Amino acid sequence: MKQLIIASLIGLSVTVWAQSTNVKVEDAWVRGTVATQKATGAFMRLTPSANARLVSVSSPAAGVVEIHEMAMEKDVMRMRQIPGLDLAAGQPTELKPGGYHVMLMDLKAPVSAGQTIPLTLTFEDAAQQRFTQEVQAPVRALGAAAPMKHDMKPGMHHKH
Ligand SMILES: [Cu+2]
Repeated sequence: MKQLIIASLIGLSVTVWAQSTNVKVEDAWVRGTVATQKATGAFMRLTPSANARLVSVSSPAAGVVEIHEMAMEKDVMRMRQIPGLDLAAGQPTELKPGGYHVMLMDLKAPVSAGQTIPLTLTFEDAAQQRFTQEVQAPVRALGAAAPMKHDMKPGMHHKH
């Protein structure tokens, strides 16, 4: 039964002429957060069957999701939003700590190990046709997670 469905899907994509691009998503995970943390990263490896571009990501766990890169700016590593991430046919692109990542912001609740975060990845193929892929990313607790600087509150001095 399953083979029959797959066979008919393949037959369909051939008759539709344009071979549809798909993207293999591997080792997706989300970094666990502490209670006060409102943002975290999602990481994975993306390998497209043909040239494609990751253009957006959404998740029910976060109010805002952006695609970020890390870059050196005057000797300081900073992360910044990019409009999309180009993926070359057959080449794995790593989203990993210290590099490209999906930034989950405005988290609705802290995320911790044992949870699975649904992500919807939207890609654009070479003909600029968009397609989406659902990913279930398990949360990994990382004790070494550096606190985010913009979460620090100034003015908390001790009085002696
Ligand atoms: Cu980021």
